[in-house]
Amino acid sequence: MRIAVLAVVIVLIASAVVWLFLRDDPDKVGAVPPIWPTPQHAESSGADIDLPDAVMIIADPEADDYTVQAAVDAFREAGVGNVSSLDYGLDAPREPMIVRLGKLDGANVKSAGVSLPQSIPAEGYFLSADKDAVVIAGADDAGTFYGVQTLWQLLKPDALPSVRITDYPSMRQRGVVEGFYGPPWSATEEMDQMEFYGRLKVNSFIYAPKDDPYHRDDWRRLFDKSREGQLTTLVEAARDRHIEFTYALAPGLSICYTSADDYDALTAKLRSMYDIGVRSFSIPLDDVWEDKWNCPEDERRYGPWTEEHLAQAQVELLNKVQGVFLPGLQDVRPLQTVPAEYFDVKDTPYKKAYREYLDKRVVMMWTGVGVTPTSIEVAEAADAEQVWGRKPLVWDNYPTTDFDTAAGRMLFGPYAERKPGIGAHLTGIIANPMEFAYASKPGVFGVAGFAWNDGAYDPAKSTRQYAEWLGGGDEKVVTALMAFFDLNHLAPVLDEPGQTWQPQAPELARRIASFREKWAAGEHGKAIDELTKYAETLAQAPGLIRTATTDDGFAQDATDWLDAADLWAQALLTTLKGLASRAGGDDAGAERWFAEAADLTTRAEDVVAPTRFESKVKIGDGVLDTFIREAPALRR
Ligand code: LTM
Repeated sequence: MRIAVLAVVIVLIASAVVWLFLRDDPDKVGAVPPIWPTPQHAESSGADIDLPDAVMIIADPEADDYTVQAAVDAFREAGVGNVSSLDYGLDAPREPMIVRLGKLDGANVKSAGVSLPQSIPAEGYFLSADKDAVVIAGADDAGTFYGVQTLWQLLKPDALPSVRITDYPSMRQRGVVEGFYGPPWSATEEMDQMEFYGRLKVNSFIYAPKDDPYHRDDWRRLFDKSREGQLTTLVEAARDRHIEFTYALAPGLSICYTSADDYDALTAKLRSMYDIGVRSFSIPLDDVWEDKWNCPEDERRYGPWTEEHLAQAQVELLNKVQGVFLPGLQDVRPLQTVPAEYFDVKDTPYKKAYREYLDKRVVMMWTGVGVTPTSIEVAEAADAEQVWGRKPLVWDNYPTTDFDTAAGRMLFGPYAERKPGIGAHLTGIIANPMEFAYASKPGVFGVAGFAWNDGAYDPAKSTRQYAEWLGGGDEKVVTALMAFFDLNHLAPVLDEPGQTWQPQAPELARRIASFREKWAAGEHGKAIDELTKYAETLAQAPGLIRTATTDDGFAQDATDWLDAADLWAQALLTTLKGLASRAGGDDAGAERWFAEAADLTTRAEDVVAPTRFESKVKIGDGVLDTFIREAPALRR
């Protein structure tokens, strides 16, 4: 008896020791590895499972092929040599690992013998992996697809962590609007974006490139066959990944609202997009204030041009498209629009007309307070819901750089200052990115993370996670990317020169402040050594980013910014050599280094970016340039 008690005590102590050893350590058994976007509920259910040589995926017969293939590819990428798939109901060979994939309420996943949640919200999924069974159960087809995306992240070379995850999005619409001024993305870039969005559980893409003549200036013209072919492929790629492709047509600059011909031209264009598979449409009416009608018939019908009369004309058009045109098509989503007053919550006759007369089904976009809002507060979202008489869809002008105060910049600061809880008053968030498709990914990554799970979203973590993905897990490359992102952290405000809503280079600024403190305290050597280490990281960053990331497009987009970073880093290293000479009492030597640094600075400042503004590249400005300029005045 005594021996039995002793054995129990020993087992208890051993378990406690194991628990203490394992907790909070992601490398040990018992922790769920980071997943983006952060799942709503995730827990470990044991040790990692060693992947066998053969895996059989048993899918619901109705499961979509793309999702099943994505699961097959995920296991192959993790090193499993023999991966096959089979419809549920057929005779399955007994492979060492069976993965059941399908709807939560289907017989297939139920037959796994795993305890399943009763229900999951739309687009949600349940994923369970342990040594006896792997199950991915979606609330719907999108949910199953998202479960497979999580599986793809979890799979490591030859191992799968044991987990139980129940996950679903906080917001209904999560995505991107190609809605900036400047050169539209190429067909290749757009296809690459679809692949990226699928990984991020993004479900909306609005095609609305301002400078595509077919979108605004020449909106009546039907696409030529070649572009129509590209769009057909894009729409299919979106559908495969459960991304709602919204085709936006912006007639506001020239439409005659009362013209039957214009209505016919508008609906014929939308119809042509329906015919290639589009099932969601938008008629954006932003940036059309001209204080005049486009035809005398509109004046006769609505009276002299006023904002209120414009709203009446627009609402009539939108109601007719929503109420007459769309019902003639099958399986279409409600119409979307962007009103002309999209940037505030002030009640006006224009907004009142929309609130009172616009068909309640029409989804309206709103940018937050300000075209590039410094934050979006819960109270503002609530006000927007009230003033428009419906939950708006946020058109977030981040990370776009198509405005004057962003000239010469790339925006790599994290998506931030959108407050958790705003989703209660919104249908979702759609990001408007940069004309640079690949370089927009860090920003879009953040938007997708926030819209999926706003409560768990952490801006700093989001940037790091994207850097880890882009750096392929190589710590050196990740460090390089983080240093480069830091130099491009500033977020400007449209039409407000000097105002920012994300500071420039906060990490470098912190290190320079520490340098100054140590220098002032006479610790010159320490100050120089510490900052030199970081300057060396900056100097190595462009080379690593050009050659060692997982996405070549990123370095191509950022090429001028990398060239500038190269020169700035050399200027900083040279400045630090000057300071070392000064600390050693060699003032003449110091002056020579400072002159060389000034030369490098001039070259760095002269790098021009080929954006719509052809502006000089700005990176680390106000931090790096200031330090280099002020350093020669530092005395021993
Ligand atoms: O923001 C909206 C709704 N419309 C335009 C965008 O197309 C443009 O990209 C941004 C930033 O310049 N500003 C707008 O007003």
